[in-house]
Amino acid sequence: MQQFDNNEHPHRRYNPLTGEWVLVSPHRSKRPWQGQKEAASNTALPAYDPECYLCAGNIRSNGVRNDEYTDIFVFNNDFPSLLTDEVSTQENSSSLFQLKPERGINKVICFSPRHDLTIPEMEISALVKVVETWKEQYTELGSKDFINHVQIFENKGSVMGCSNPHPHGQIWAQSSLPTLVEKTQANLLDYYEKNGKSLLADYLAEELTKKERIVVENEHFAVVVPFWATWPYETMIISKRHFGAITEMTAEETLAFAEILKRITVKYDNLFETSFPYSSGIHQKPTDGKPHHEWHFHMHFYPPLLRSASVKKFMVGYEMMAEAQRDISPEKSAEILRNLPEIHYKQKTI
Ligand code: H2U
Repeated sequence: MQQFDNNEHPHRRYNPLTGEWVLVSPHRSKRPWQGQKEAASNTALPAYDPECYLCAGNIRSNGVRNDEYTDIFVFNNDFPSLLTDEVSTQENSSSLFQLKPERGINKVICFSPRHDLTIPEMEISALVKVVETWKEQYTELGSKDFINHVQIFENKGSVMGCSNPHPHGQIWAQSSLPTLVEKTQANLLDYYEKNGKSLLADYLAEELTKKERIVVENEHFAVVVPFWATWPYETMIISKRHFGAITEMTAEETLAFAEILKRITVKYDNLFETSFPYSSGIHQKPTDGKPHHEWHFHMHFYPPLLRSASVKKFMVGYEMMAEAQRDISPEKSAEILRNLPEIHYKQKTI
């Protein structure tokens, strides 16, 4: 019988954050592709677009005019998925038809007045302001009695359904813990209760020793392609110190977080020399007033591109029916990302 080789043989890996498994098929990454190609987004954008609903001073779809902002601009989403209104409901005892009203607030954050700048192209000092805004929003929204969870995220690129290239992110704050966060919290808590330590602190310590899946690191954060990554170039930024919320970062950690945010996104853009699409989001402790020592601050990047600027991974078929699956191994992805330059390809001198 052949000796198992994780670069050759199909296997499953466990995600301790979600409790789910992923099927890894490294032998399959050479398969030919004749499927859909996405349009690569390399068209140069203007610094200001009079038609953009996020540019400074422009009018949004509901007729409200944006501030003449010079760095960050936050506004209430004009088409929110959640509303603040309290409603009364009938008691519902059916286990098969469960329904709960949900309250919340949705915000949009413009990262820069420049229509053509994305996170990888922004100055670190400007990214520090983005991180400071995330902290303010987490505090402001989280302090409301009906808000128990604040989800900060960014959808980048039309492949991800992002409606506008102007650099922006969103916040959905709500009463309940959303499903994925609830699952993660249960697993973090279980580990914390059994071991008296943070799951991600232990995980990161091992990753930093092995160095197989580390992409970049600085004094306070590391970027890793998780052992259990699903998306081809999925990564996670993990804080080296165990803390639960963005508001617990020191000034030095804030700067280090902004720096690592730029470094990983520059690498992403350099991978296929395109503005790299992804969904990213911060996972941190709920704002329900409880201590939540089990939480360990981290940020996920889920990028869909697989082989080039135009070929993306589809989570369909087996993945929809059975389990997530990947071809390229997480170790190989980490090696590719690690070896990419840290100067943005648009700034390359020929
Ligand atoms: P994306 O990040 O998916 O592109 O979403 C942009 C958000 O901006 C989206 O949630 C909001 C949409 O509701 N929006 C406004 O609040 N006002 C507008 O005038 C257009 C879009």
